[in-house]
Amino acid sequence: MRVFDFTHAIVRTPARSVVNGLRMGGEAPTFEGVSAQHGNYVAALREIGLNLDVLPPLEDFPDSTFVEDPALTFPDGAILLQPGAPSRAAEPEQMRAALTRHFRKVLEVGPDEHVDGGDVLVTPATVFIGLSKRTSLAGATALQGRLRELGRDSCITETPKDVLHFKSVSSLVAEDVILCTPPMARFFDGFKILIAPEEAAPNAIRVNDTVFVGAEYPRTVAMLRAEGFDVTPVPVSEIAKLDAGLSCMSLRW
Ligand code: CIR
Repeated sequence: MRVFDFTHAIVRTPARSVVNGLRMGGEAPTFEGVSAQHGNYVAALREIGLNLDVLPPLEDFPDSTFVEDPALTFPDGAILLQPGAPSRAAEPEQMRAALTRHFRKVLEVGPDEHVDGGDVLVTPATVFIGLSKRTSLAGATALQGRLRELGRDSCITETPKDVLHFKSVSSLVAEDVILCTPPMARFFDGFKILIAPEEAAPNAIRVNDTVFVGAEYPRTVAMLRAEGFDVTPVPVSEIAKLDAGLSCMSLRW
């Protein structure tokens, strides 16, 4: 089963407040920089033929352009999550109308069941849920229940302590191939592992036949091309200042 064949995606235009988004350290991005990189990303998804639902900016929610954290989408339904950061707690409500427009089945986890979409990696046989500072055991367990309702198996695993999300350092680039950092390799029994030469590069996405990788990671781009992948580099330097990358800026199905 290919879990990266998509026809649709939801994105959200960054608000001016994005400069106040959560970050673990370093300098804040500029609004213009984030906006330009978001624009490139949206254009790249359009270029490969996705139908995009572009949601309006939300000034009250600086991180709301990272739409993958408050929800998950599958061909047969969506799940509203409960992000672990207090400043992001109301983001799922802001996503509800868009999901209801596209999906008949919209499931949800409870208010104290914290889980960020960034900790959820969908693979053909199972959905990995990484416990992290944002994703609690209660959240992960609740999500397992909702995934079961959508016919998906899942497993609860860990996220390395020094990274924000499970998918900050891993991605599925083919049905049986994971791109990740060395500490992540042990989670993926049975997959072929490609270790990214640049630490932040695994925050990548496979969409149909294309792998989108941060343009700042040329060694990873070259490695994937040498492996036969069709790779499109997309700049991420500004959004990376907010601990974000390519996977978190769209919900795809
Ligand atoms: C946050 O800390 O929540 C945002 N600044 C970044 C979220 C990135 N999301 C993701 O990788 N899934």
